[in-house]
Amino acid sequence: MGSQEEKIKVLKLWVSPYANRVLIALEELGVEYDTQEEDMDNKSPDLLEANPIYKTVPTIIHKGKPLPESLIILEYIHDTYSSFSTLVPTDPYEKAIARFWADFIDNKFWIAEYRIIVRQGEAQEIAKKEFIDSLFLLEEAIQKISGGKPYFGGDKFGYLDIVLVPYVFLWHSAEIFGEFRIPLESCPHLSAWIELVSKRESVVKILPSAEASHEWFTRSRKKALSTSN
Ligand SMILES: N[C@@H](CCC(=O)N[C@@H](CS)C(=O)NCC(=O)O)C(=O)O
Repeated sequence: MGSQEEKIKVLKLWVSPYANRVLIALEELGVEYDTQEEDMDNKSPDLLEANPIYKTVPTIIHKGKPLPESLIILEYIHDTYSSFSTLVPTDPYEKAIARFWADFIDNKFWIAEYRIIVRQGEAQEIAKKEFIDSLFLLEEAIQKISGGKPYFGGDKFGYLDIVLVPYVFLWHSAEIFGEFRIPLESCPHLSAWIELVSKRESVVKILPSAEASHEWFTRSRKKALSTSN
Protein backbone atom coordinates (compact mmCIF):
# COMPACT_ATOMS: atom_id res chain seq x y z
CA MET A 1 0.00 0.00 0.00
CA GLY A 2 1.03 3.64 -0.45
CA SER A 3 3.61 5.00 -2.86
CA GLN A 4 7.27 4.05 -2.58
CA GLU A 5 8.29 7.19 -0.67
CA GLU A 6 5.50 6.62 1.84
CA LYS A 7 6.87 3.20 2.75
CA ILE A 8 8.29 2.88 6.22
CA LYS A 9 12.03 2.19 6.25
CA VAL A 10 13.18 0.16 9.24
CA LEU A 11 16.82 0.51 10.28
CA LYS A 12 17.40 -2.82 11.95
CA LEU A 13 19.66 -5.64 13.04
CA TRP A 14 18.57 -9.18 12.15
CA VAL A 15 18.99 -10.55 15.66
CA SER A 16 17.52 -7.58 17.56
CA PRO A 17 14.33 -8.53 19.43
CA TYR A 18 13.39 -4.84 19.48
CA ALA A 19 13.71 -4.50 15.70
CA ASN A 20 12.01 -7.82 15.04
CA ARG A 21 8.91 -6.84 17.00
CA VAL A 22 8.47 -3.87 14.65
CA LEU A 23 8.81 -6.11 11.59
CA ILE A 24 6.30 -8.61 13.04
CA ALA A 25 3.83 -5.76 13.58
CA LEU A 26 4.24 -4.56 9.98
CA GLU A 27 3.77 -8.10 8.69
CA GLU A 28 0.68 -8.56 10.83
CA LEU A 29 -0.89 -5.41 9.41
CA GLY A 30 0.16 -6.28 5.87
CA VAL A 31 2.00 -2.98 5.53
CA GLU A 32 4.79 -2.81 2.94
CA TYR A 33 8.14 -1.69 4.28
CA ASP A 34 11.82 -1.45 3.43
CA THR A 35 14.64 -2.45 5.71
CA GLN A 36 18.24 -1.39 6.11
CA GLU A 37 20.52 -3.76 8.01
CA GLU A 38 22.86 -1.95 10.39
CA ASP A 39 26.38 -2.85 11.45
CA MET A 40 26.51 -2.07 15.17
CA ASP A 41 30.28 -1.45 14.95
CA ASN A 42 29.88 0.93 12.08
CA LYS A 43 26.44 2.53 12.22
CA SER A 44 25.14 4.14 9.06
CA PRO A 45 24.89 7.92 8.68
CA ASP A 46 21.11 7.33 8.30
CA LEU A 47 20.91 5.78 11.78
CA LEU A 48 23.17 8.39 13.41
CA GLU A 49 21.11 11.17 11.89
CA ALA A 50 17.70 9.57 12.56
CA ASN A 51 18.45 8.57 16.16
CA PRO A 52 21.29 10.81 17.36
CA ILE A 53 20.38 10.38 21.03
CA TYR A 54 20.37 6.59 21.45
CA LYS A 55 21.74 5.43 18.05
CA THR A 56 19.78 2.19 18.49
CA VAL A 57 17.79 -0.10 16.24
CA PRO A 58 15.01 -0.15 15.44
CA THR A 59 14.65 3.36 14.17
CA ILE A 60 12.15 3.99 11.42
CA ILE A 61 12.00 6.69 8.79
CA HIS A 62 8.53 7.39 7.44
CA LYS A 63 7.74 10.15 4.97
CA GLY A 64 11.17 11.61 5.72
CA LYS A 65 10.54 11.69 9.47
CA PRO A 66 12.57 9.60 11.93
CA LEU A 67 11.20 7.73 14.94
CA PRO A 68 13.20 5.65 17.45
CA GLU A 69 12.21 3.20 20.23
CA SER A 70 10.38 -0.01 19.40
CA LEU A 71 7.41 0.41 21.74
CA ILE A 72 6.80 3.94 20.49
CA ILE A 73 7.16 2.71 16.91
CA LEU A 74 4.55 -0.02 17.57
CA GLU A 75 2.06 2.58 18.72
CA TYR A 76 2.89 4.80 15.73
CA ILE A 77 2.32 1.89 13.35
CA HIS A 78 -0.94 1.11 15.09
CA ASP A 79 -2.10 4.73 14.95
CA THR A 80 -1.06 5.08 11.30
CA TYR A 81 -2.52 1.84 9.99
CA SER A 82 -5.33 1.06 12.43
CA SER A 83 -7.80 1.16 9.56
CA PHE A 84 -6.31 -2.24 8.58
CA SER A 85 -6.48 -3.79 12.01
CA THR A 86 -5.78 -2.88 15.61
CA LEU A 87 -2.62 -3.94 17.42
CA VAL A 88 -2.96 -1.96 20.61
CA PRO A 89 -6.09 -2.28 22.79
CA THR A 90 -8.54 0.55 22.18
CA ASP A 91 -10.08 0.58 25.66
CA PRO A 92 -8.08 3.18 27.69
CA TYR A 93 -7.62 0.95 30.74
CA GLU A 94 -6.65 -2.12 28.71
CA LYS A 95 -4.21 0.01 26.74
CA ALA A 96 -2.64 1.36 29.93
CA ILE A 97 -2.31 -2.17 31.34
CA ALA A 98 -0.75 -3.39 28.09
CA ARG A 99 1.81 -0.56 28.32
CA PHE A 100 2.53 -1.52 31.93
CA TRP A 101 3.30 -5.12 30.94
CA ALA A 102 5.32 -4.06 27.90
CA ASP A 103 7.49 -1.99 30.22
CA PHE A 104 7.80 -4.97 32.59
CA ILE A 105 8.73 -7.29 29.72
CA ASP A 106 11.50 -4.94 28.52
CA ASN A 107 12.81 -3.68 31.84
CA LYS A 108 12.48 -6.69 34.13
CA PHE A 109 11.96 -9.84 32.13
CA TRP A 110 14.33 -9.20 29.21
CA ILE A 111 16.99 -7.55 31.37
CA ALA A 112 17.12 -10.71 33.52
CA GLU A 113 17.20 -12.94 30.42
CA TYR A 114 19.96 -10.83 28.85
CA ARG A 115 22.04 -10.98 32.03
CA ILE A 116 21.80 -14.77 32.03
CA ILE A 117 23.23 -14.64 28.52
CA VAL A 118 26.10 -12.22 29.14
CA ARG A 119 27.05 -12.79 32.77
CA GLN A 120 28.48 -15.61 34.86
CA GLY A 121 28.89 -16.60 38.51
CA GLU A 122 26.83 -14.85 41.15
CA ALA A 123 25.51 -12.16 38.80
CA GLN A 124 24.15 -14.89 36.54
CA GLU A 125 22.58 -16.77 39.46
CA ILE A 126 20.78 -13.58 40.56
CA ALA A 127 19.59 -13.04 36.97
CA LYS A 128 18.25 -16.62 36.80
CA LYS A 129 16.20 -16.07 39.92
CA GLU A 130 14.88 -12.74 38.62
CA PHE A 131 14.04 -14.34 35.28
CA ILE A 132 12.05 -17.17 36.86
CA ASP A 133 10.22 -14.76 39.20
CA SER A 134 9.33 -12.62 36.16
CA LEU A 135 8.24 -15.68 34.20
CA PHE A 136 5.74 -16.61 36.92
CA LEU A 137 4.46 -13.04 36.98
CA LEU A 138 3.94 -13.20 33.22
CA GLU A 139 2.12 -16.51 33.61
CA GLU A 140 -0.29 -14.81 36.02
CA ALA A 141 -0.57 -11.78 33.75
CA ILE A 142 -1.48 -13.70 30.61
CA GLN A 143 -4.06 -15.69 32.54
CA LYS A 144 -5.60 -12.53 33.95
CA ILE A 145 -5.52 -10.09 31.07
CA SER A 146 -6.36 -12.55 28.31
CA GLY A 147 -9.51 -13.56 30.19
CA GLY A 148 -8.63 -17.21 29.52
CA LYS A 149 -8.28 -16.59 25.77
CA PRO A 150 -5.21 -17.62 23.73
CA TYR A 151 -3.44 -14.27 23.33
CA PHE A 152 -2.56 -11.50 25.77
CA GLY A 153 -5.21 -9.29 24.20
CA GLY A 154 -7.84 -12.06 24.01
CA ASP A 155 -8.75 -13.69 20.72
CA LYS A 156 -6.41 -11.65 18.55
CA PHE A 157 -2.61 -11.70 18.30
CA GLY A 158 -1.62 -8.13 19.18
CA TYR A 159 0.60 -5.69 21.03
CA LEU A 160 1.85 -7.70 24.04
CA ASP A 161 2.22 -10.87 21.99
CA ILE A 162 4.43 -8.94 19.57
CA VAL A 163 6.41 -7.35 22.42
CA LEU A 164 7.18 -10.68 24.10
CA VAL A 165 7.59 -13.20 21.30
CA PRO A 166 11.12 -12.24 20.11
CA TYR A 167 12.48 -12.81 23.63
CA VAL A 168 10.99 -16.29 23.81
CA PHE A 169 13.00 -17.26 20.76
CA LEU A 170 16.17 -16.51 22.74
CA TRP A 171 15.32 -18.82 25.67
CA HIS A 172 17.38 -21.55 24.04
CA SER A 173 20.54 -19.44 24.56
CA ALA A 174 19.56 -18.45 28.10
CA GLU A 175 19.16 -22.14 29.00
CA ILE A 176 22.51 -23.10 27.49
CA PHE A 177 24.52 -20.25 29.02
CA GLY A 178 22.67 -20.39 32.33
CA GLU A 179 22.88 -24.21 32.49
CA PHE A 180 19.29 -24.45 33.65
CA ARG A 181 15.86 -25.34 32.34
CA ILE A 182 13.06 -22.82 32.10
CA PRO A 183 10.21 -24.32 34.20
CA LEU A 184 7.56 -24.07 31.52
CA GLU A 185 5.71 -27.07 32.94
CA SER A 186 4.66 -24.70 35.75
CA CYS A 187 3.37 -22.15 33.22
CA PRO A 188 0.50 -23.79 31.34
CA HIS A 189 -0.92 -20.54 29.91
CA LEU A 190 2.43 -19.32 28.63
CA SER A 191 3.21 -22.78 27.25
CA ALA A 192 -0.01 -22.86 25.26
CA TRP A 193 0.70 -19.31 24.08
CA ILE A 194 4.22 -20.25 22.92
CA GLU A 195 2.88 -23.24 21.03
CA LEU A 196 0.47 -20.95 19.18
CA VAL A 197 2.69 -17.93 18.50
CA SER A 198 5.67 -19.95 17.32
CA LYS A 199 3.57 -21.20 14.39
CA ARG A 200 2.37 -17.74 13.43
CA GLU A 201 3.31 -16.77 9.87
CA SER A 202 4.75 -13.35 10.76
CA VAL A 203 6.79 -14.83 13.61
CA VAL A 204 8.15 -17.69 11.50
CA LYS A 205 9.04 -15.25 8.73
CA ILE A 206 10.79 -12.62 10.86
CA LEU A 207 12.50 -14.32 13.77
CA PRO A 208 15.90 -15.90 13.13
CA SER A 209 16.46 -19.52 14.07
CA ALA A 210 17.48 -20.31 17.64
CA GLU A 211 20.79 -21.65 16.27
CA ALA A 212 21.66 -18.48 14.34
CA SER A 213 20.75 -16.28 17.32
CA HIS A 214 22.77 -18.54 19.60
CA GLU A 215 25.89 -18.08 17.49
CA TRP A 216 25.45 -14.33 17.70
CA PHE A 217 24.91 -14.36 21.46
CA THR A 218 27.89 -16.68 21.94
CA ARG A 219 30.05 -13.93 20.44
CA SER A 220 28.26 -11.24 22.51
CA ARG A 221 28.81 -13.28 25.66
CA LYS A 222 32.53 -13.71 24.95
CA LYS A 223 32.89 -9.99 24.32
CA ALA A 224 30.90 -9.04 27.44
CA LEU A 225 32.81 -11.43 29.70
CA SER A 226 36.19 -10.37 28.36
CA THR A 227 35.45 -6.68 28.98
CA SER A 228 34.00 -7.29 32.46
CA ASN A 229 37.22 -9.01 33.69
N1 LIG B 1 14.63 0.71 24.07
C1 LIG B 1 15.11 0.48 22.74
C2 LIG B 1 16.25 -0.51 22.80
C3 LIG B 1 16.87 -0.74 21.42
C4 LIG B 1 18.24 -1.39 21.52
O1 LIG B 1 18.89 -1.39 22.59
N2 LIG B 1 18.69 -1.93 20.42
C5 LIG B 1 20.04 -2.49 20.37
C6 LIG B 1 20.12 -3.68 19.46
S1 LIG B 1 19.21 -5.05 20.13
C7 LIG B 1 20.98 -1.42 19.84
O2 LIG B 1 20.69 -0.78 18.85
N3 LIG B 1 22.09 -1.21 20.54
C8 LIG B 1 23.02 -0.18 20.18
C9 LIG B 1 24.41 -0.61 20.16
O3 LIG B 1 24.66 -1.81 20.29
O4 LIG B 1 25.27 0.25 19.98
C10 LIG B 1 13.97 0.02 21.85
O5 LIG B 1 12.98 -0.52 22.38
O6 LIG B 1 14.00 0.24 20.63
